[in-house]
Amino acid sequence: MSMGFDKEIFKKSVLFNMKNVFRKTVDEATPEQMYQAVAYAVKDVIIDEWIATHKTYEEQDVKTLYYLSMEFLMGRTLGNNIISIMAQPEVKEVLEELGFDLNTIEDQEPDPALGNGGLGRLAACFLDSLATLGYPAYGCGIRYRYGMFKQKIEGGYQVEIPDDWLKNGYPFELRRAEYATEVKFGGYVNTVRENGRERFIQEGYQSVLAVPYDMPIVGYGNNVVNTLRIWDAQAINTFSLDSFDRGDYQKAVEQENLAKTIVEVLYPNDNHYAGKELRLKQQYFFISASVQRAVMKYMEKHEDIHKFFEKTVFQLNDTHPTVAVPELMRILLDDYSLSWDEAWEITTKTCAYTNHTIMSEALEKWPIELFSRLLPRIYQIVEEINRRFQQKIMEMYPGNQGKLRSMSIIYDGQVRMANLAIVGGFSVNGVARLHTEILKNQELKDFYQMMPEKFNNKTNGITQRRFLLHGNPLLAEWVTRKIGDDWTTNLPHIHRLAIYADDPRCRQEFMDIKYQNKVRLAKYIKEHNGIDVDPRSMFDVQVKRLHEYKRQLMNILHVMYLYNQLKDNPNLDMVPRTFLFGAKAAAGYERAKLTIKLINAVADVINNDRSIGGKIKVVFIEDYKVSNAEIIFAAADVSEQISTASKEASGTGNMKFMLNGALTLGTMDGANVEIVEEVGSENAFIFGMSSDEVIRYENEGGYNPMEIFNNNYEIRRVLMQLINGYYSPQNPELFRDIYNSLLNTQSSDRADTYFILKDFPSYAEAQRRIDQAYRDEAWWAKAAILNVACSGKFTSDRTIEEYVKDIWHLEKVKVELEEV
Ligand code: OAK
Repeated sequence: MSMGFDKEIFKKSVLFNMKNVFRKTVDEATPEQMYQAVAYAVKDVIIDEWIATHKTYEEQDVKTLYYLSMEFLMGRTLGNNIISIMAQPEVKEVLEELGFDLNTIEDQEPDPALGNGGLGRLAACFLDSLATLGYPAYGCGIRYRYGMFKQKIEGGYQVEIPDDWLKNGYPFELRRAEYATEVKFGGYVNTVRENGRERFIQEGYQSVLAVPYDMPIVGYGNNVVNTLRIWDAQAINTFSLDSFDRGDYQKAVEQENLAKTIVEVLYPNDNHYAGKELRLKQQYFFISASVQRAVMKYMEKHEDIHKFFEKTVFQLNDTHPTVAVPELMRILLDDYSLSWDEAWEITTKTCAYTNHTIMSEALEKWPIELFSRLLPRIYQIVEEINRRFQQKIMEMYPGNQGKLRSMSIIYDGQVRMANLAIVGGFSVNGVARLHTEILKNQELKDFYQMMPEKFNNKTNGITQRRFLLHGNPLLAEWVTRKIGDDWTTNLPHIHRLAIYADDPRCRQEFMDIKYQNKVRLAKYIKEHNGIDVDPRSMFDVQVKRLHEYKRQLMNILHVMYLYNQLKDNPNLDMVPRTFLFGAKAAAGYERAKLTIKLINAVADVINNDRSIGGKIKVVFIEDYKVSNAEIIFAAADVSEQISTASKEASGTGNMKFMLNGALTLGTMDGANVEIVEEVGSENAFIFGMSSDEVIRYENEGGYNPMEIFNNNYEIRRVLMQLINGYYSPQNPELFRDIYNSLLNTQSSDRADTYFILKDFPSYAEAQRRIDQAYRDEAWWAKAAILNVACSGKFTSDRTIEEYVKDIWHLEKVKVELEEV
């Protein structure tokens, strides 16, 4: 319970907000209005801590992290903030006294979905851990008017609906007009000589005003409130007759449009680069504003810009924020008149880069024409960085054209952002041990050889406060009853649960909780999808973005294969299973969208076939997002982590499932490797090729899926069902593209790029092992409890401590509240 939290004051605050914001009494209020009134009341509580935190940071002149990210996938805030101020029981009571249920009120909040998937959600977990650990940090991003689209399924197809998350206002944000900053695009660079030095002046540009909105990031029970600062864009010159008269009318209209479009929408691509001009504008927009502010803030308190890096660190969340490197150089060179070497030393001591994927289609490469037209001064600086770096390469590797080709920042008419991020910073990290090794030995080999000291690994983590304490209250209470509550801030202590894994009563309690969570999910599915699922069946879940490398296709092909077996033998002895899918496909990713249609088509046939006695059910959960993810993880028995080995940098869903006691069915990819290391391979189901085998096939060839097709009747039967109308009688050709992708060489790709047929037999065999294992409830309960008990490594608290120790070098801060 919170020391400072006063129930009666809180209640008054809710009533006051209701009156002031809505001119209503509580009995007249809708749940949505109640949500707003409660959110404002919670913000009232937080605001003093927020002020105190920033005061403490100022007084102690702390080093500050700026986590620069195009995406923050926050999920709902209200419930988490109530937990963080440790007032959940009291708020629940107040609401009950007023005739409302806390869960219903929480459900009114739109999910702020300013992210696509793993990378954006990781940023949100990191902010939670930074505040909880007491580290001074800002998240810096974009206040997209429309976040990740909402997904509807119509006739089995994905339909995208705009996510108008701000339509009723967002109670937790604060507009900070006083920190508005100008950002310039286009025009040309004029060189003038001044006091024997060249000065570079951008002219004929268009500009927008970046206006920050701050959201509080509340640490867990420690009075620390950090800030997520997201930038909105406004036109600088509003229409005036004046400009009309001067013939600037056209320009005024353009600037108005630029401001409107720049923050309009989040690009819905995950692990994929689309190369759109507007996207580069978004990148420079939020980076220029954030970097300018960081420098200004530093200079308010310090004299010497040369020591900027002692008080500031920029972490680049993938290459999307990489223009921070030349932008900081620009400010130091042009605004502070530093020499190149001085500016370069500061910049390279400030910036650090995290790589989140090795998928080549995600590599950002901007055409020079576009880059230099949009950012003329920045391009000049990138050219100079490149020129000096190429010189260095030639000094180290005289005459080696291969090195020049692979490491140059500008090459073949393009600006390569990853190369710029590596050269312009002091640290390069991957997000799981295997991933970092692949970076060092394959993708970034030449860089690693040239500058090994920059490379390091930071295995991802997740926040247990959202994904257990908030998302799975039944299990959270059970864990606390068994071992106390310090797992909330010290997850490795959850290992104390291990002794209960052998206790039959505890096993029973655990399975009862799992069952109740399955009932909760079944209810959600019934309400949102209108489908009945049986909570007594095994829940086998794959939820994540839809991507070929994640192999949702292999999962559904296996369901088709199982169904064939059942049709052949309706008495087949198998544990009833519900296969649950949840995934959004990027709007332009046709094959991914067709995979969603296939899953739904298979679901239609199987769910309506009474002859199989309900042994298989297939459910596609619409609109997978953070808020329903919390419910889904809590209810899962099996966690499908089946990417082609080497392709999933880390995965973080895998960790959320583990924390909630699901068993991993996975390949030796990403963080799965470390999960298995912690829990033991006997408590997981591992299958498929290793990353080494995959990489060998990719480099040397020799894989022919047609051989498998020809020699394996079961696989052939499943594949033929893709093109004989079995799941699509109206249009037998519907799934032809999927069939072709597995068997025919595509334009530039090998057939079955992601080795689905190759891994299929081993996957099916692992699925059989699961079927057998689930029959032994005592064994299953034990393994599930051990998964929870061994999840300690995967807290984002641990990840953040590693970043702090190896990269950021921040000091922990204690915030004392003044008595009022
Ligand atoms: C998104 C856009 C571009 C590049 C990478 C991503 C991305 O989301 N990558 C994911 O990052 C997660 C957090 O590190 C990892 O767990 C996922 O494996 C990775 O796909």
